[in-house]
Amino acid sequence: MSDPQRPRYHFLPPSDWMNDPNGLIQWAGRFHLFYQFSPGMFSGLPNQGATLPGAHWGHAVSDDLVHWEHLPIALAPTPGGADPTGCYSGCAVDHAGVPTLIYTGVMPQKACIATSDDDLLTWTKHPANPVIPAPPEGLEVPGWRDHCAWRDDDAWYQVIGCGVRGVGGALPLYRSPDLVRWEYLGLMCTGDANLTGSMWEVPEFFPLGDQHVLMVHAHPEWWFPYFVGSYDDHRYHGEFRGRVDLGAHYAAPQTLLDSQGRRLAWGWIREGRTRAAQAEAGWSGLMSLPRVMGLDSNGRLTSEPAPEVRALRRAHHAVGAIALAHDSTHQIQGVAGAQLEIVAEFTPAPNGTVGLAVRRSPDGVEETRIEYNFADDRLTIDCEQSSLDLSTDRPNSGGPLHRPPHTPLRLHVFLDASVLEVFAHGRAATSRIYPTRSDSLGLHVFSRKARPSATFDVIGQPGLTSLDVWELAAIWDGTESVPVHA
Ligand code: DQQ
Repeated sequence: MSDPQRPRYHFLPPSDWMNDPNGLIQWAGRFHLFYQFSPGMFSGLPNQGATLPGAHWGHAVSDDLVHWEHLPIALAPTPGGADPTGCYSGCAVDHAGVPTLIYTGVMPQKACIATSDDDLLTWTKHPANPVIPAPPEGLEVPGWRDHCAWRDDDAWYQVIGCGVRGVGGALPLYRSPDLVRWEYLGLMCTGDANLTGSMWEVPEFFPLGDQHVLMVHAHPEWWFPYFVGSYDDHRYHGEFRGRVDLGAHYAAPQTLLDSQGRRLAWGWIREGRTRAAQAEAGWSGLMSLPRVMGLDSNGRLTSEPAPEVRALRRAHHAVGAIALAHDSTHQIQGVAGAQLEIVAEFTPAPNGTVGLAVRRSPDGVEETRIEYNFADDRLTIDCEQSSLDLSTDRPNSGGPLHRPPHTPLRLHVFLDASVLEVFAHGRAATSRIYPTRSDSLGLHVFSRKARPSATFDVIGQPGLTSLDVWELAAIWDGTESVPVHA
């Protein structure tokens, strides 16, 4: 807990490497989060020697979406079995009351299942594994892994992340009566390698309203497009609509449907620093806050922080309106911290740029700028000065907010050590920041020079109409461990 870069209220294992969320499911009222986990990768398992373990399924459970209890590792590779060197990503389903995981055993990649008879605490790999031993005959595929399954009418269906050489990402569709015997039905959909990657990893396919949403990893680039469209007759006609997250470090989103009918999503927040720095820290990767997913009136994906995270709020600082002349910056007195929730509203300034500078050192040498240009409708997360450690990623990222014109700009920001999650008008942007100075804790609001207007002077000066800041509590106390056995 002495590590200033380690998140205090986001989910992550006590040590070592984590990546994709897996097997998200609410079971008997409890939220189960599995995740790709490489125990001992940095902490070094006893008598492991040089051969560090491959991908396991770590496991945690929560009753409130905020506090998590580490449970025993759910899946580990079985030398000589269908998953000798790793248990790659997949999903969880309720098969007539039997919790069942569908995952990719490696290497080579094969579809496997496991079941639990003790409320998801321990898992038994099915003797029929691999239930699907290889990709479809005749398909030239760059990869074949990661599972998204659902129940329709009287059968189980699943798609597996894949691609077709020379074409693009592709999702082979399978049907099963019992999750053991699978029939290949053909490709549910394919992408264009020039637009959305040559292979689609971690496909996440689900209904929202009367549409179906597909989120994928546009492998090998690091971005996550989503599609919206109709699914019928085992074919998906999805239209590319944007990126699941506009930031630089959000990855591999997966969802669950909760008992309130909400579509909740978690994503892996990747590191923005070298593997050596990760090894020195002893940990790598964390999970985003839970997000409620929706579709707006234009059929675009919306992401909002689950309201349950308000339980983290402690001291509240309410700051009144501040007039912002162009090219001005104002320090918010009395507010400082690395675990903050910030909600800021600005008046529209037709051709101005306004924003927040967070984790700002008093002299401004370190700061991360979250800004919005009204004319371009563009949110930018400017990390250029986020750290004096030049070995860390310091990218600019962002994109269009599709903010309704003439409405106030509302920025909703979560800071947690080296984690920044921004929500604005249904969009989300997640980046890692690694400030080096202990005094890089300040918060400023600013407006930048408006571009000279082509026809008439600026109507309405930029201004901050309200600013609320909460200090957020920690959910970890540093005593956590992953139980070795149930
Ligand atoms: N990570 C997993 C794979 C998946 C990739 C391995 C996506 O199953 O394709 O840890 O981040």
